[in-house]
Amino acid sequence: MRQAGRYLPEYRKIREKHSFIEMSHTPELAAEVTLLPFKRFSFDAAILFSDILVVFEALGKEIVFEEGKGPRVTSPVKNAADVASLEIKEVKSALDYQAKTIQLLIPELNVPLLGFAGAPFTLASYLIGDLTLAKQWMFDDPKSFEALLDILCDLVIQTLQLQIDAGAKAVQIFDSWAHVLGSRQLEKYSFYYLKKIVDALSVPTLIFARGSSAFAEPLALVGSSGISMDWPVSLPRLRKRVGNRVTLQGNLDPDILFSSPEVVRKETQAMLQGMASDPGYIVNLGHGIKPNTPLESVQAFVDTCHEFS
Ligand code: 1CP
Repeated sequence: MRQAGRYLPEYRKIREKHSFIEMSHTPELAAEVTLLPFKRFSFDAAILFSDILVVFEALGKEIVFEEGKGPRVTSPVKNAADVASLEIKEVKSALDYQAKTIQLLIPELNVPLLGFAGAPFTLASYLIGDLTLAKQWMFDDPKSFEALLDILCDLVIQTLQLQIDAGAKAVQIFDSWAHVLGSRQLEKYSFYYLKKIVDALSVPTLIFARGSSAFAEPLALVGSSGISMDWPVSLPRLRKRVGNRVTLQGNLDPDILFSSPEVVRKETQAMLQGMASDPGYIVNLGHGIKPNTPLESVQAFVDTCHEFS
């Protein structure tokens, strides 16, 4: 996650000349940025350079990027009437640049390319523009909130299918705001939609949800190929909780990468040892790599994984 992002000086250099929106919408630039980490590190998979918010353009919404903050929609959805007027435009043309980027990438990569999208609840939070308002709406008027999630779910499926048709070998779905939901709301507004998305697709699916170790058991029942875990949990202990039905991904604390390469090696080895006999385990951080992460630490992390046997 954020594999191609701001910890790389070469990314920051391209960003000085182009806006984030321009970079993600120009296939040549997006492909170049996706490939940047591979010039330095031997990662085992690539992830498309784009963002979870760009799908709103297929609803006729404009996205702007606020420096230092991130992308946001210029006209948030405010009420049931706004939801009733939402319409998914031709995803194929609205997100054509994603398909083109993937087509440019496939011949350049000797590792699988992952596509991705946000999950409906997380997308709804960004489309409403305020998490407290989103939750208030969810409790006060569940009918129109569900209507919004239904539209977003459809949009996500169409987006991921476009990426798969263009050559993505697997997809990751980000429910970054799922951790703000209570257990009953998680079922209704997160897992229900994740399952719909996973069932609609024919490639392996990975789910990332922030705070996932707190609700790993029901998340594992969604039916995705893998689930990504955050770092408060020991993965071997978690394996006992979820059984064998799902691949585990994760879960090094991204802040460990701010320590010395020796500490990174030690912590990474401990994580790998715990999962040595776990089939299909996907080594990863527990969340995205942070800006200013030292490159020596990333190198130590990748080397430790590849040297481990
Ligand atoms: O990993 C990669 O290189 C692939 C590209 C990728 C992915 C998978 C980017 C590029 N963003 C994402 C996912 C994404 N985007 C998520 C889900 C993962 C998570 O929980 O972290 C979310 C919530 C977003 C939204 C977003 N994009 C934010 C958060 C905004 C907020 O207020 O909550 C921010 C800061 C971004 C910007 C962004 N997206 C990607 C990059 C490289 C950047 C930094 C851009 C820059 O400043 O140059």
